[in-house]
Amino acid sequence: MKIRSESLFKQLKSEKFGKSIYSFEEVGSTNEVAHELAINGAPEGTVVISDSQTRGKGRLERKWISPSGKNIYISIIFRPAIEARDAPFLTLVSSIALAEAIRNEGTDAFIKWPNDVLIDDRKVAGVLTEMTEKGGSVDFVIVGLGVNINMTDQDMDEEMGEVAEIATSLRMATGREINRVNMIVNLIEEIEHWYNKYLEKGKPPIVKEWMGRWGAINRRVLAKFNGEEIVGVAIGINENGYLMIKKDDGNVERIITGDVILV
Ligand code: BT5
Repeated sequence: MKIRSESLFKQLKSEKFGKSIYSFEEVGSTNEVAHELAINGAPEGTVVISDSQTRGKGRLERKWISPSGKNIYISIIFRPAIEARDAPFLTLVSSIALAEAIRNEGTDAFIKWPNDVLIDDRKVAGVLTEMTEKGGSVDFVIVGLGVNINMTDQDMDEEMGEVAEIATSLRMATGREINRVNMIVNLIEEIEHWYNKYLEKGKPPIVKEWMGRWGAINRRVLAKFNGEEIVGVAIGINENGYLMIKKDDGNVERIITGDVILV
């Protein structure tokens, strides 16, 4: 069932984010709807939500499984005055906000570089950041968040195929039904908070906060990127959000984007 914008407006205490909310029963992808709105001048903080998606997107042409009635699919327009190469930083900002919003529901959540949020090593949420630039600077960024909320074990088996083996939901983790309206409000407020912190204080405090919520710090990982694979100890992310892996030969490799698993 479509989530009513009015029920969100009633609770939202944010200043800029969520002042304008477009809510749908079904769309292809909330990121695509937000992109259209941004091209037509929608302001920063505009939010798009949908009860379901027919073409939910992950990174690298992957799919985000988006059944109706149970989860959250939300995209937010950002218009930061930053250089285009800094746009991926919004993934870090949003992942912290997402992990906090989940923790506010009473369960521990950890970030998996670059864009996943995990509970008990299972994926509960993912972030997709898409930037449109204008002359080397950011014109706008769409941050899309998919969060599994009320799916049960059985729903996962029915809807997700083999993804069920690596996924979880907030309900599965907490053992209780979660109110999606409350969770969306919580998420929008956390996003505004962490984004403001980034704009006011810059990257270092965000990097520090991010690392405190990272599940892989000092753990041995296998990283896959650009068709390459390396194994080493995940020692942190740098100022640009690049993952730093210390290889067995002592050299530190910096990875801009890729996939990482614990080994
Ligand atoms: C992501 O990509 O994790 C980013 C997902 C962003 C989804 C949101 S929903 C609102 C907005 N509108 C969109 O169209 N997208 C955004 P990636 O790291 O590439 O992970 C994709 C992988 O996660 C898939 O290949 C599956 O293995 C797994 N996956 C797919 N659906 C899932 C789900 N519902 N829960 C957990 N894992 C899932």
